[in-house]
Parts: sequence; structure tokens; C-alpha cells
Amino acid sequence: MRLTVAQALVRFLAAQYTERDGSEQRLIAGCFGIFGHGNVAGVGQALLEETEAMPFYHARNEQAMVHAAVGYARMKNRLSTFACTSSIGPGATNLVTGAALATINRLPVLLLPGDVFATRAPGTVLQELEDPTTYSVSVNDTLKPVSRFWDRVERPEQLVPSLLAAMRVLTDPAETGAVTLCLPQDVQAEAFEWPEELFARRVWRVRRPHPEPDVLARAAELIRHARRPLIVAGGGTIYAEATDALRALAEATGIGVGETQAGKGSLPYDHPQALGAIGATGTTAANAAARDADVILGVGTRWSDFTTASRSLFAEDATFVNLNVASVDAYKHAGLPLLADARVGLEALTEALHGATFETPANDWDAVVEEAYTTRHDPPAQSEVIGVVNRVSGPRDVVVCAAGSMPGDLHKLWRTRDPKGYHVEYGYSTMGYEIAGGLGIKMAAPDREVFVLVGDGSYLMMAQEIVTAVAEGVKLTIVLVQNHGYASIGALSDTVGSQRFGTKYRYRDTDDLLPVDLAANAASLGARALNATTIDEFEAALRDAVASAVTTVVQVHTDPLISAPSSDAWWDVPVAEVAALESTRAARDTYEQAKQGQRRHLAGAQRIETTA
Ligand SMILES: Cc1ncc(C[n+]2csc(CCOP(=O)(O)OP(=O)(O)O)c2C)c(N)n1
Ligand SMILES: [Mg+2]
Repeated sequence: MRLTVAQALVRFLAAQYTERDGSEQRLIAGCFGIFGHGNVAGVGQALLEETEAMPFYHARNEQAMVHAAVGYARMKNRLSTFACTSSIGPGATNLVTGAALATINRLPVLLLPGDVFATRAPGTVLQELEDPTTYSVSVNDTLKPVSRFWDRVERPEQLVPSLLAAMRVLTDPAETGAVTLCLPQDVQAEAFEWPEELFARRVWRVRRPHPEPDVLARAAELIRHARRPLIVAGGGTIYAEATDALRALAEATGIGVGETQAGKGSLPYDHPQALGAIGATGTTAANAAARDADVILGVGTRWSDFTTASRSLFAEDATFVNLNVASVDAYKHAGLPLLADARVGLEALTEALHGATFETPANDWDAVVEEAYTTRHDPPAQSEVIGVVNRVSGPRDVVVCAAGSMPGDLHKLWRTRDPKGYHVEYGYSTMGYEIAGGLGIKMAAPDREVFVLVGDGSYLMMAQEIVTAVAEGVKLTIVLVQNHGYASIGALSDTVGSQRFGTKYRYRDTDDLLPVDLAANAASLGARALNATTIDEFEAALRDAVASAVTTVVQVHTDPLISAPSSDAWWDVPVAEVAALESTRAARDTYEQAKQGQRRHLAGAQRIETTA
């Protein structure tokens, strides 16, 4: 069949499916894009011919369209995602942050940036950054380190192996992330005779690898002989749809479960074995259990510094058992690498641990949550806002957040009732993910109400996808938490002795607030906009927004200086060793003390032989 490279690409993508546990779905559900030279004539023309088979969505910023694709993919537990097409130059480099976010969170997205001419015929083209030492590098090479697979299709026949490799990585449970196929603009438009089978319906089975029997036996033995074991559930638990298997293991053994940001929702908040969030933004219950634990079963977790409180949370001699599909994570903290799919691994462990029971650690955190939800401040505390959103939302609805002070507060305080109800992007914690990600989430789950929680700082960085939501009739409920600056970084600045330097939205050299009206901004983008200054006004406005059929932004003014209840845990942020300011010197003393509690976790479950 004679088609252009771009036509062949689009036709191929429309025929790709994933399969897991017997259910099939489209791997590439649609394509986001922003056209310019480098994709308007090639991929753009091909999409125009295939609007039925490959729905196109016009986004407003390339970074944001990757966020939308990521939101979609996470909601679909990585079984379905979007392609993103961009022009060359700035359109392509705008993808970099989105790609990094996708890859750090192990969420599949297919990026199709345009690229400079393969033939070089027209000479230096508009937006071409030339490398004087080689013509085979373009700005698209900046996507290499943030992609799990990267290729440049310089000849038509190269498309076939590139596409197959791209699909392999997109459907790989361990090695997935951003997949980038750079498409030189001349090659996109070139015609070629393609083999018919290229366009056949193709089903990619998403693996559920089984653990090695002797490693499983050793893991079960370690847990069975533990005095106080603990489970830490990460994002892999949810992506692998292993939450029922986790619940079964927890109920059979009594072992308590702490949750990472990506793993929050693995158990409902009121489950008897649920200890809630763990780590630097954890509950005091989970963190106390972590300090006591001698064997820790990590399930699908990257062990980020927030989870381990920068390696200060678990005992130095604690043993880690890491159930993970990715070996990079399975080997962390000298743990026993139980390389397997989370669901298969948990089911196998439950069987192997038959009869073993442990005392579930105490948990009185929900009383702290209740207090934080109902504390009455004027202007309201952020925790009250979270309480209202939690109360107004249904059990299957989704709360979305990414950066600022809210992710930590939500981690501690959100009462999660559904495995897909909590969507905080905290791998890359990208300001600007919230609204764009929310768009993709709602597209993936139109039957759920999507509550986007966004700070004023994040909103100012990337709010333009409101226009896309309005254009596509995708309804979002956006809660804009207005505290006139970076409350999170302000508080952090305070702890490192830097006196909230550069974190407020103020006129230079005064304390006067800027006359910025973000509700008016949202209205100007086509959203309904409501304003609230008291918590009761906020609740009324939020109920109104939920009842409405259109995207609504509720701006609520909060007090930036009230922080959520303490996690009683540390986060390593180095403080200047010498400083003129007394506040910095004092912070350094505190830092040095805390640093003493940092562990190495070098021995653990690995066999090491010391000569001494
Ligand atoms: C793109 C990006 N730039 C910078 C940061 C560092 N950062 C984290 S939170 C934050 C401030 C967020 O402000 P806002 O959205 O108003 O939330 P608040 O802290 O007030 O809760 C900054 C600058 C980031 N996470 N992402
Ligand atoms: Mg703010």
C-alpha cells in the first residue's frame, strides 16, 4: 500500500491494542497536537484523513499536552495513552518537561516531534539550532535523556522497526515512560510502498511477570520471621491493579500498610490495616510503624526521599523486600529483589505466608484529619478547603494535584475511597500539571467528577488548557487555592533560614498584594468562575460547580501561614555551611542534627561478607 510516512504512522497507531487479564483496549486512543512547520503538512495531513480512526485534540501548549496524555495513561493504569504531535524547534523542546514527568512516573506517552529536513535541501531552516560540529544533532536530541526510547526516522523504511520498538516500550510494565519518534518534516511527506501486515490489528500483551520461586520463598521466610513487618504500597500497586491482592495479604496477616504519593488509595482510608501516607508527608501512625519495622515489604515503590524521609525513617538494620517489576527499584536499600508483577507477587506471598499473623500497628490519625478539616480560620486554612472538597466529592471522584503545599497536605489528609480517586503527580511534582493532567484524567474517566486542586503559583504557570477543556466540552471542577505566592517554598525557605525570600507575589519593596485576579483570568479563558473568601462560601460555590455541566473555577482565598499537622519526619534540604545571617546559621545547626539520623541501608537482605 502506497502511503506517506505520516499516513502509515497514523494508520499503524490506530490499529494497536493492549491486552491484560483478557481485556483489550486501544493503546493510542487519540492524538493531541499543536501544528506548525514540521507537522502541519505531514502528520497534520494524515490526521485529517483519519479523523474517525485517530481523534485529534488541539492543545494549547506542548508541555501541557504531554501532561494530558500522562493523566489519561495513569487513569487507564498504563494500558492506553495518547500520542502528541509537535512542530520543530520550540514546539519540540516544549515537550521536554512533559517527557521527564512521564518517564519519572513510568507512564507511557508517545511523542512525535517534527524535525529538521533529513535531506538538508533547503539549508538552515526556521527554528533550526545548528550544532557547528555535526548536522546529525537537532534540538530534538534534548528529548533523549528523558525518553525510554528515542529514534529519528530518516528514511521511510526505518519507520517499521521504530514503530515496533516504540510499542514494545509503551507496553512494557517496567521500562515505560516517554517514547519519542522524531519525524523530519520532509520524510513525513514522502510516499512509500508499505507491507499490508503493518496495518493489521496488533495486540500487545502487557506482561505480569512471576517471581522466581526461591526468591519468593526467601521473601516469605523473611516476613514470616519478622517481629514487626510493614508494607509500603507504591504506584505499582495501583497500576498493576493489585489493590485487592494487597488487601487480601493485609487482612490475612494483619500487617499494616503505609502509602506513597503514587500508591495512595491502595487501601481505602478507613481499612483496618491502612496506616495512610508514609514518609516526609506521612501520618504519624505510618511513620511510627516505619521506625519500629524490622522487615519492610515495598510494593511497586521507587523509594523516593519523600517516602523514606531522606533515609531517616527506617531502622539502619531493617530488611527490605522489594516487590517490583523494575530491577532499578527492586535492588534499592540492599533489599531482596522480588522481581515480579505486584498482583502476582502479592498473591504468591499471601499463599506463602499462610497462617502467619502480626499485630496491626495503632492508628489514630483520622482524629487528626477530622480536626484539620473542621478547624475554623479566617481566612480559611488549606486543610479546611481539602476537607470541603473531600466531603463534596463522591467516593469514585478524582482529586488532582502536583506541586506546592497541597500535595503534602493531601497525602496526609485526603480520605481516599477508591484506588483511582487520588491523583497527585509527585514523581516530578511539576507546577502546571494540574489543569492539563486533569483534562486527560477526565477524558479517561468521563463518569467521574474531576477536582483539580491548583495553587496560584501553579495556575500562573500553566492554566491555558482551560481553553482546551472548554473547546472539547470536557468538564473540570478547578479549585484555585489563592494564597498570594509560594506557601510551600516560603515555609521551606523559613526552615532553611532564608526568611521566605522571593516567594511572595508582592510589589517590589512593599507588602502590598498585586492586583492579580485569577478568577477573572479563568473567566477570560471561557470557564465559569466563582470566588470564595470564607469556608462556607467555598462549600456553596463548590457544590454549585459540581452541579454545573461546564468547567468551573472556584477561587478560594486561604491563609498561607497555617500548615497541616506535622508528620514528625524529615526531608533532606542542605543548608549553607557558612552564612552571614543568624537565621541560616541556626537552621544549619538543626540540619546537622537531623543529618545524624540519615541511614545507609547497605546490609539488608543481600549477602555481604566482611573480612573484619
Ligand atoms: C515547574 C516547577 N517550577 C518550580 C517548582 C518548585 N516549586 C515547588 S512548589 C512551588 C510553589 C507553588 O506555589 P503555589 O502553586 O501557589 O502553591 P503553594 O505553595 O502556595 O501551596 C515551587 C516554585 C516546581 N515544582 N515546578
Ligand atoms: Mg500559592
